[in-house]
Amino acid sequence: MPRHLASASAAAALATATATSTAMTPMTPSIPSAQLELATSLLRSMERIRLVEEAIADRYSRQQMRCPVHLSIGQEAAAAGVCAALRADDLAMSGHRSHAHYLAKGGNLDAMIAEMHGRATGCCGGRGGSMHLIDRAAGFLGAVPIVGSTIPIATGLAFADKQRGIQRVTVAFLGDAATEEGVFHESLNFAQLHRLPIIYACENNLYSVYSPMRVRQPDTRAIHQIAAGHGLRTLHGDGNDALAVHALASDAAASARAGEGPVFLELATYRWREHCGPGWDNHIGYRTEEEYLAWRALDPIARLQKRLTDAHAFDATAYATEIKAIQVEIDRAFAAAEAAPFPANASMADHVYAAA
Ligand SMILES: Cc1ncc(C[n+]2csc(CCOP(=O)(O)OP(=O)(O)O)c2C)c(N)n1
Repeated sequence: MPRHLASASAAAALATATATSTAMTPMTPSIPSAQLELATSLLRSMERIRLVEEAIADRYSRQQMRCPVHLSIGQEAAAAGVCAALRADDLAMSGHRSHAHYLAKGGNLDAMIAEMHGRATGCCGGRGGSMHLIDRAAGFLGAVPIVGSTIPIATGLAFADKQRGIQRVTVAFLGDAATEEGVFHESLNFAQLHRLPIIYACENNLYSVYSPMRVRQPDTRAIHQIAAGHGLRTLHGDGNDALAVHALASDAAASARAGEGPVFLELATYRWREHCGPGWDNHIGYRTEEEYLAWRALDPIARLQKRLTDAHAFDATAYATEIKAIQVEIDRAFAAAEAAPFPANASMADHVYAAA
């Protein structure tokens, strides 16, 4: 086998191969009965994330949300699968594409939508927008849009927990481009040295804005192999299969929790919409329609729904009722956000410096 395939290098090659072969021969392994409940709950979690993001896209042109938005539509399985493997008191951090992680970790939808409207009721008091979400009660310690910057902060959280003897796991969600920042290497080295209880969950969607993997990284090794080079335990797999993601993340969380050190998780996935904004950008020509359609065929929601249907465990009536309830919840969140006040001018300098 050629070296570039044998090494599963370029996650691009790996993922494209997965996409193509799966698109031609859809994989629908049956779900073990013990996992039907989990699968149903993962489907619900992914559907909620997608409906929220579609609502954001639909309403964006109203000019009420004046922050950039980076949607995860198509990538929901990673957020849902990883977060379902965590405990409520575990911690998570994310970058610019943060809505799915925030919601999957149990963040407050009303506070997220208000934040995107710049309102005082937002989860950052309306000061941050889509790329600065935080919900301490849910253990979501924040989204930070400087690519790669979340990695050392999350590593610091895990270090602090280890120093203080707090038994929990921290997850740093990152994209493939974040692995190109120097701080990624410093953090992984530090985490491995100190055997920190952290999972680096890399959603490899093949692109950094419009730059594909092939112009950014050699095709002689996969991203997870960089982490292995720092001595970390690594796991990788189909990031559009929520049950598979959950299995990998549960494995990672168990070893991190057992004191066995950090784990790097690489999940192959794909974003459907434009890099930043509510629309579509295939016409720009940075990716082919063929590639895009192959990944659309791997829709994590449709795949899980089909597997549940094949297992005679999909209740269409109950699902329709749940979707209606989610839509009511979303409509309420938008209405409340639009009716909420903006932060007072007098509070402009608040929170700039931490209290002594
Ligand atoms: C340090 C830094 N450099 C550049 C940017 C501009 N930028 C925003 S998103 C992005 C690409 C991020 O790609 P990836 O981390 O793979 O996540 P994805 O957008 O694919 O989810 C870049 C380069 C930034 N925000 N921060």
